[in-house]
Order: sequence, then structure tokens, then C-alpha cells
Amino acid sequence: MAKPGAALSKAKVQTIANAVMAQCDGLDGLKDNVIGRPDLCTFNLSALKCTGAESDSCLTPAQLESARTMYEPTSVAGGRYTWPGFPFGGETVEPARMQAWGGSGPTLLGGDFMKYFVAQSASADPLQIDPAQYTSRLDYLVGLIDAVDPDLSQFRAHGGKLLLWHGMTDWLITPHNTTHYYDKVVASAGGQSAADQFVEYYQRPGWITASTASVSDKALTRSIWSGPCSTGSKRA
Ligand SMILES: [Ca+2]
Repeated sequence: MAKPGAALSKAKVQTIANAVMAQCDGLDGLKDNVIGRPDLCTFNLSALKCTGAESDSCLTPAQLESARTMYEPTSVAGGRYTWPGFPFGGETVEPARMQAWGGSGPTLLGGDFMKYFVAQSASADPLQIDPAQYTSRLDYLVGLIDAVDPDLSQFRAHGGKLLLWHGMTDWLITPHNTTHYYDKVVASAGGQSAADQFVEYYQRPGWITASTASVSDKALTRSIWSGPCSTGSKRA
């Protein structure tokens, strides 16, 4: 976003979304405008590279780089902090999500987090903040905010059961983080069969987050522990 010409217009985001949908919708066995298996979607963004004059239906090299940063893993501060990117699909599910791509500056959680949490300055430009200069502050915030400890042995010993679910078109908090956490929990628990005794993870294609969660969570919770579930696909 800080590079001239690298920001993606809403029309270009729509171009990406259309191409991703065309290639990956059917990978789940049903063409229904829902990408049910984003893990199988290996869309090649380079296919959208402009070969002639720039238009809304293609991406310049700078815009391609911008788009890749949304999907591919990223690390900063010499690899100290990593971010896994977003799955393909859902690029246009909400106008607010498109702002994250098409605006001239970071929106949603990103910009204000960097200003107020990291730099602790209302006048800081979030695009100019170098995470490498704030490692002690970021380490503190990681301990304060992130829930990344996969050792749930005490929770399990107390009879706890954990239900995880994530909408696979959540463009605010990447579903990859939940997937990675679940994989770590499985390993920490001693393997899949051991983990299955107290933790379930459902990936919900075509879903975003928040507002519709409360009702569906209750239905999902009931169905997981008492019978068949039809509101999500179980991972593993
Ligand atoms: Ca589909």
C-alpha cells in the first residue's frame, strides 16, 4: 500500500475474486459460488498479469505483489513474527473486506493496532512502522493477546472439551491461524485419536465471522457432542 500503484482497486479485487471462483468453486464437487475446499485451490495470480494496457481485468507487477501478500505467508523482523496469509475465496464477501485491499492505507484492525498498540502514537504512520524496531513491545503484546499455547493437558484433565470453528472466508482474522493452532494441539495431545477425545475443529466454507456465530455455534455445539453435524465440515 505504501508503494505507488500497488493498491488494488475494488474492480481489480473483483477480477481476482471472479478468477479464483471460476477455478476453485468446483473443487468441492459442487459449483455453487462457495469454495468449499480452499486448501485445494492453487490459483496462480500471475495468470492475471497485464499483458497489454492496464485495465480492471488485469494486475500490474506491483499489484500482483500486493495480491500475493494477502495470500502468501509473510514474516517481519527477520522472521521473528509470521503471518500465514488468507485462503483463496471470499475476497468480496463484504465491502469492509475490500477496503483492506483497495484503500490507500491499512484499515480494519491493522492500521490502528500498529499506531496505538505497537507505536503507541496517534500520529504514527502505520505504513512506516518497522516491526524490527518494536520487538520488545510486540513480544509483550503477543503474551497479552495471542492464545497460542497448544498444551491443553490441564484443560483436558478437568474434563474440558474444546470446539473450534472458523469461517473460511473470514477476511479479518485468517482461518490459517486456527488451522495451525489445531494442528499444534493435536501434536501436543499425542496424536489425532487422543485429540479427538476433547477437541474438534470445523472449517465452515463461505462463512465470515461474528454476527451470525451465536445461533450456529449453539447448533454446532449440540450436534458435535450429541449427534451428526450438518453445519460444518470436520477437519482431520
Ligand atoms: Ca463449490
